[in-house]
Amino acid sequence: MSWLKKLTSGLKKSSDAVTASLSGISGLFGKPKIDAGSIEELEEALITADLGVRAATDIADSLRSRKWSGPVDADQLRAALAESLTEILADAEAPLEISAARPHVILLAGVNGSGKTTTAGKLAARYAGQGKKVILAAADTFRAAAIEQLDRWGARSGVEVVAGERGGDAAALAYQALEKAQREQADILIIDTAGRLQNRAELMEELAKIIRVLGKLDAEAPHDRVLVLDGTVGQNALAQLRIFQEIAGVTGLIITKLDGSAKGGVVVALAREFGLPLHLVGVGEAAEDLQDFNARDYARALVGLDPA
Ligand SMILES: Nc1nc2c(ncn2[C@@H]2O[C@H](COP(=O)(O)OP(=O)(O)O)[C@@H](O)[C@H]2O)c(=O)[nH]1
Ligand SMILES: [Mg+2]
Repeated sequence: MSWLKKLTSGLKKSSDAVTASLSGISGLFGKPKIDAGSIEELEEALITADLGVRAATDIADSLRSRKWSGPVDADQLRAALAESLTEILADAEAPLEISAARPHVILLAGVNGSGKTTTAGKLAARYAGQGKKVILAAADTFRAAAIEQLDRWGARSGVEVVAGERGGDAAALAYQALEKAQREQADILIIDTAGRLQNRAELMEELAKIIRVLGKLDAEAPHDRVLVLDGTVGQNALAQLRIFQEIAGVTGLIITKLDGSAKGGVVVALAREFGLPLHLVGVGEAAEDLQDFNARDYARALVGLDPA
């Protein structure tokens, strides 16, 4: 299946949530103009579909000022929504760029289960496939399973994994990995971390320490501090982002598990409320299921329009 088909079918539940909420609105269709009451209802429906208040207001405003060519039908409304959504999402469209620094260091943060280790593996596979020398660092030293999981990803794409003892110091491990990556002139170092949000103080300390020690070897490192968010958690993603912004100074986002999520609308809320670069989205567990975020494709998939 092509990436676009995967995105569209993956977002089916989300697009159902967005469009089902519209079909119940009386007075939406069949007239040459959408009445004010229906636009307000539509605004509510978009908020319910996880798009957030700001984005819903933007969309309502743009629909209010829109000139329709004839009686409004469902397809026209879908197309109009996709256009508004594309505009909102366009600001967030920003691929992960590898700077001139060698190594370019990418730190992945996020709560347990958000998809950090999988994403680290997928990114390693992508860059290794482009002929880059990549090193993975297993700085989630908390769980033995996380180290094994990263090892498997590394083995699959021929990428070396720097790992230590379970329970070891995560910052020391990250430091060792950067030292090694510098010594071996690696292009990219990807650092996987732990995400015990239930112990916020400890997590904060650990992440801050990792960032601090990396800075001793390269003042600019980590060049990317990427928050990995689970696309099925809906509005909770916004709360997670606020916390991690405070802890680690997030520079960009990756949103996973959008396949099968009913809450893909949250991507719009994240883009509109935070204005952070959304680098990549994940729609499955295979390496090729992580792709650069594209505003127009996402907008169309979210309203159930075929990729085009
Ligand atoms: N369906 C789906 N599953 C994913 C995706 N990304 C990660 N996962 C799965 O989510 C689970 C948690 O991922 P993991 O990388 O271990 O999360 P971590 O705790 O943040 O390191 C694993 O079973 C992954 O295979 C995705 O884009 N789609
Ligand atoms: Mg992990």
